[in-house]
Amino acid sequence: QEGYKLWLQYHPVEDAALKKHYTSQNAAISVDHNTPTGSVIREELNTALEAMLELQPNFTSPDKASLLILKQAALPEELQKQLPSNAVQDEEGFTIASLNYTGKPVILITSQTDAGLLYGVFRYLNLLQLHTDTSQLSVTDSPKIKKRILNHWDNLDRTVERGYAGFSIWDWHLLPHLIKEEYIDYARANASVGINGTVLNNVNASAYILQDTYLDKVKALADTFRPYGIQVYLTARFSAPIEIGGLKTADPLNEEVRTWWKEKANAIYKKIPDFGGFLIKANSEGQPGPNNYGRSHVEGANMLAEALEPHNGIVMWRAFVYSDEKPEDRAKQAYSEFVPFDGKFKKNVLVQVKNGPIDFQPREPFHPLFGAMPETPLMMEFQITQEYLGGMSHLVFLPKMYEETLQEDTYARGEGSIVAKVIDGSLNTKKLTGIAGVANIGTARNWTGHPFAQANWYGFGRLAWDPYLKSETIAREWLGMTFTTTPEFIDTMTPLLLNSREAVVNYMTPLGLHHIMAEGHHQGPGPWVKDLGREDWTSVYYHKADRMGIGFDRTSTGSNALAQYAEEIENTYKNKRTIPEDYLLWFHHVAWDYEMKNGQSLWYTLARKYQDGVEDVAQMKKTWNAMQDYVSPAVYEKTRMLLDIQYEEAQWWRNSCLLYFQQLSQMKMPPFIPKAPHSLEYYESIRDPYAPGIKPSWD
Ligand code: BDP
Repeated sequence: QEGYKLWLQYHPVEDAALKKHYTSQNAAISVDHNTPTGSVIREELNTALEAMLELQPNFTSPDKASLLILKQAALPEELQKQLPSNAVQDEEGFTIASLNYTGKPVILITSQTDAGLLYGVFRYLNLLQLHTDTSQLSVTDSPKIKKRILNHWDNLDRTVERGYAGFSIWDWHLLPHLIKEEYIDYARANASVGINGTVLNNVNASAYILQDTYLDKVKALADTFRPYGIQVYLTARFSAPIEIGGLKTADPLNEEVRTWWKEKANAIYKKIPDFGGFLIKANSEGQPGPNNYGRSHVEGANMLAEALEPHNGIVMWRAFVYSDEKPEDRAKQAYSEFVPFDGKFKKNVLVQVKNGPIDFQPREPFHPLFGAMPETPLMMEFQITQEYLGGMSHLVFLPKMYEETLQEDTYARGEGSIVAKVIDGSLNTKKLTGIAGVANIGTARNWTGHPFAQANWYGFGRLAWDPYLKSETIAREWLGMTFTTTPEFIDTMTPLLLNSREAVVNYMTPLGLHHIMAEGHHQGPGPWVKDLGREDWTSVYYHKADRMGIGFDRTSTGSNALAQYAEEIENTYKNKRTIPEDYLLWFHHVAWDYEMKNGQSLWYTLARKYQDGVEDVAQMKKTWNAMQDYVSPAVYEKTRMLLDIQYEEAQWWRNSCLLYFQQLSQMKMPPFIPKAPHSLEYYESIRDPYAPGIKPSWD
């Protein structure tokens, strides 16, 4: 039950004075509950105030209320006049302010829209959960990004691609009739952080979702989510006109195909008038797409955009493409393919780009497409599920990683052109803006499996709302709402969360290494992986370690992927001396005995990083052991056991990678590396075809 409530725990307020103060402020509430969102608000306030204050608020008229929740259009003049000068301008934004009304102090939550009111109420409850002094409130906030979306990689058979928290929460066979409690609590949780859209199904899509019978099920979910301000989207399998439409082709220039999609869109909107649109993975990893017919991504995307346009729907066209025909460095391909399309997509198309140019690694430089397509709205795609970051068992606080990417400077329009500005549209004045997170949610009792993976869902939502937020702020909020506001706990656990990201980089892929995990499921080390169907699925392709050194030369002497970045970056990164060492082996092939900034050899420093990663996890364990008094026994024990796994796996990573690289470097293991309990052959022989996360087959 505890984990199920996520960050909406609404722990009792124990401080008597604070409780009294909050009680008087919230005893009488005015909210228009004649709208669906209004009743959601009322319900949430009932739940929260009962739990935090043992208070059953009295819902009453504005003149008798101490807390007023009113749309701007309905504000009495007396309140209107007192609004702070920066009060809400944006549709989804809100203002929370301490004002006077009919001779007494009140708190007003106001917005132009129902969704904005709901966001305002959740923020207000967040302030109460964090025991904020609410006597003089003046908070105005609005989302900086328009489309804030979860991407579920959920298959219709309820398996979840790269899912580590059980099966899909969508119970397709009982829909549309059974609306599970989980759907409502899912919507509450999302609305509480401002997520306003959800793509229900996998990017490796099944066409069946577009059949009428399934659309009725989708409609039931859309109806459930609507009062929470959440729009529903679907992935569209490009070959659907063939698979479920009986056509001979899916050529985007074929008239019959175009009509099929238009009719399909009309049918969807008849059921779901506010349907959000389509997400498409095309001509990538075997998925069908316009290239199958000699057409371009633009022709494919624009065909769908045209079908959705009359209904205000959008197309999110993914740039995650790499072809097996081209021998080009995989890191370069999306840029090479998409930059020529800049400005050619229809107005309702967003190009969805992963944060880095390879694939959700523990650390990647930002994707060079950011900043390189000024005429096209680019959407960010982050992965919340931990495909390459320890799956279900490693504690890694991802907002720290998201923040790093969002803050990176593209220099696209001079210094300060950070990725966040590309995404929120401010760099190139874009109105249509978006951000997506690949969800980490499943049927696990606590939604995410690992208790701390909830923080990544929360943090994604917060950054989607405001990509300039500090990960430290997010950590503090989440810890306070989920566990306790006790300062000793928060002050100790915040650094643990913030450091957890660097720890995983160190014990898996330090100094710019990437994609050296075990084959297929990506769980555990596999630097020796070679000879697969495609070269760019192997580890040896990415680390290029040999007797001389290690790393992927992406400078002009190598693949020259570096040239896809702005000159400022290129100039700093092309030189081993000036590139940030975090990216060294991403861009350079470096000799084992190369002298690093610390005066030690690359080999020594690499070993040191692996050891640091392991020691960081040891420290996390220690810190957690002292937290027993602050969290429930169940969460304490579960996290303790998971940290034990993480510690073991961190050592497994260190031992395997160092033994593997040592046979190439032929250098001595530094003295701080303990002797590995097994041989390299042993580590190489570990196979686990059943490890979670293997790509399930889709239909
Ligand atoms: C990779 C995953 C694969 C996804 C693919 C994608 O390994 O399961 O289908 O990305 O994003 O990270 O399409």
